[in-house]
Amino acid sequence: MSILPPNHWSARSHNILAEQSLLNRRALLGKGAALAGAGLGAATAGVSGAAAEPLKDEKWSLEFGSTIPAVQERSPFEKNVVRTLSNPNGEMRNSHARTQHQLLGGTLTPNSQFFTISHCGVPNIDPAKHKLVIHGKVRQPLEFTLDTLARYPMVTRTAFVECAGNSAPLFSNQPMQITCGAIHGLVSNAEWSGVRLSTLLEEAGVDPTAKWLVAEGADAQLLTRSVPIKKAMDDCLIVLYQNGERLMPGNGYPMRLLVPGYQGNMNVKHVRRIKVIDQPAYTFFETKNYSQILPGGKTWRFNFLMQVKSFITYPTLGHQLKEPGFYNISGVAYSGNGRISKVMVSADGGKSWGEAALQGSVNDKSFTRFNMPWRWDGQPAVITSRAWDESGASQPLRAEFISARGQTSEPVTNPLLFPSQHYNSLTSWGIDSKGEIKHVYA
Ligand SMILES: Nc1nc2c(c(=O)[nH]1)N[C@H]1C(S)=C(S)[C@@H](COP(=O)(O)O)O[C@H]1N2
Ligand SMILES: [Mo]
Repeated sequence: MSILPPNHWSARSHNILAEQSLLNRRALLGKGAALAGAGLGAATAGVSGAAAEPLKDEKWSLEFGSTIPAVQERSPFEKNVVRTLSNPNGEMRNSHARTQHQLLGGTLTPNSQFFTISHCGVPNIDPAKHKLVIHGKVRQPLEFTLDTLARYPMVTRTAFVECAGNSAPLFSNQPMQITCGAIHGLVSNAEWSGVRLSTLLEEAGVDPTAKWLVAEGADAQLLTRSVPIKKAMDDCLIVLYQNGERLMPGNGYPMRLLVPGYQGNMNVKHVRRIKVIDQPAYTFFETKNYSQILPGGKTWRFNFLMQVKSFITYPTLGHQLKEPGFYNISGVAYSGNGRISKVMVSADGGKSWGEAALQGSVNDKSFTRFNMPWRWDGQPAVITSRAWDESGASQPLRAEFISARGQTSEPVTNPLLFPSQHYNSLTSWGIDSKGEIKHVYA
């Protein structure tokens, strides 16, 4: 088996890689012989033996199936793949539904599983009555309906949306024993289709002195956020479709603002007003909520960008390794700066690292799935991932991050209370000799 090149940031790594258990990704890209050479034959992944016996015809192979429904539903066997709710009793307060990434694959979050944060419940908006107005420092105020917007050139792109409070359980001084989705479930990724905000702003004619806009949603909160005009002209969209169908009510039906790579909260759902202004509006959600208080009591004025992050989705807490052998460590990486350039994976708590394979197309400000073949020898292991983006930024190591940003003095018991925001350091999972998985700090 060939050895990965040494990593410039870890002088020790090239000595250890020869012995350690991460398998060179090139081994997996090769032929079957290469797989066998790397110890990746079928037997090592537990698929030999009984699976090769002649197949038995089950009931479903012998009878006519059910009629096809007009709208598809998932297999009833998948009923446990659900978002977890912060407000299951539906009290009149803010509510979160978290994506359980450890139960999903690929890069696009299905609409039924896309996370939702609604500060004031999910409004029931009649699309025929919904209007979007653009006004303020413009030559000509404009008013749009769903029908008039549909006549504009439409674009499609993928993008993640991530709440600034995502991953906040990792600010706890003790690792909380919760799933990957309980930690990182306030980020999801979709293909969005809509009209470029720049197209609409150009039609309205933005006053050259205007530097900001403030967007307002139509739910009872009337959530408002300021967005720099520069960002609005660059890649913001008024989105009408999510993964090919109309937006989900919980994700902004019938139209939302998409601000790729910026704090989730700025992606105003049910958007009904865009007012062009000459300075930020300093609204509740950009001064009180979502302002990061730093150790020492200072805050940043604004901290819009969601920095590079990655997390392993398989195997993680809730999965169980049944026997030693081959496993595919898999996860997602994304960055508000642009594309992911590299993901490194460690199976020994960060002592040595191997470069993961990036799966499929690597899109701007979108989930990229990474894979790292790994042979588990049955001994305790700690798996973790670290991502880099095309701007050169990387996830800070935990010690570095905590010294800059702080952690709680007591263990956090309720993951729904956000002790802090914008966590983008590493997530690690400890595997014991029985193959049981725990959340750990490496
Ligand atoms: N109108 C409106 N827009 C909103 C919100 C809201 O409650 N109302 N929540 C915000 C927050 S806090 C986040 S993180 C994102 C979440 O987007 P999603 O619910 O589509 O995942 O929407 C933002 N936009
Ligand atoms: Mo949020």
